[in-house]
Amino acid sequence: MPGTLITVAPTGAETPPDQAPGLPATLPDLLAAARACQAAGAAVVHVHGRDARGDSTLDPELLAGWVGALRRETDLVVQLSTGGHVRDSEEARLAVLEAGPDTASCTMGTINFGDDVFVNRWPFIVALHLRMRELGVVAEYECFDLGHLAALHRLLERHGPPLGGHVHVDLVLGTPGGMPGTAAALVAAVGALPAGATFSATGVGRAGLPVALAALAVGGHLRVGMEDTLTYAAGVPVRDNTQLVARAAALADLAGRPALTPADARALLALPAPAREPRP
Ligand code: KMH
Ligand code: ZN
Repeated sequence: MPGTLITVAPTGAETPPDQAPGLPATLPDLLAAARACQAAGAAVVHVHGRDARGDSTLDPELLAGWVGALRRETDLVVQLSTGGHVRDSEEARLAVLEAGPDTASCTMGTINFGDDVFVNRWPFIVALHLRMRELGVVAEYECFDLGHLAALHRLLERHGPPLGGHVHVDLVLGTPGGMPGTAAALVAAVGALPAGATFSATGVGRAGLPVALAALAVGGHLRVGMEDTLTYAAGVPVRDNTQLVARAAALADLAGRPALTPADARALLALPAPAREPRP
């Protein structure tokens, strides 16, 4: 039985660093978190850039530097967010791909996002999908709702598969405005996946644990991290990302599908050989 791919999403775009001790919002903090999360069982890191003030940024030079540093200092598969922050332009979100990550997120539709709207127009989704293939970046399709899975079927039918040919989806549950964080919603979404696709599941906020347990029960992979969850248990704040990855790895062990290594993850996601210098 295959193991469990664990993705860590350590930072996100929304949480100010002063509101979450342990949130890695600088490059040194991100590298330390990434190393520790790899040791705890993560194979993929989903990255949002932050500027010197700790605000979300899509600055391509900064992102290229962060991708390079993560490659030098870890073996993790490096995924950049093209979702950015709800205020980011389509142009800036598309330019993220120039930073040369291994994979990048491609959100499959628009949703209410708390009090905001996370806009993902169809022509923009198509542009992301095509540009990733041109640049040698493997897409991960983020689906916050069942309609996003219908859009994914349409995308693949009209525009062909992602680079490498394998379809991997991240099902995001529990966002205010998206699918609820329930086992029933997860099972419905899994039933709507394209044939042959694999999936990770992300439970936002208090949905983290039930969604992880349900995902493992139906053969899925896991995404955890402080982008999505700042509360470890009722009334207990998350200490750091490693704590969440370690719990995910323990659950994966209990499910009889231990955490995949970054090399295993590359094979699962049909990624090309790592574009990194060997580390001493
Ligand atoms: N920050 C959200 C608006 C992604 O990384 O691709 C979008 C997001 C999804 O976080
Ligand atoms: Zn993200």
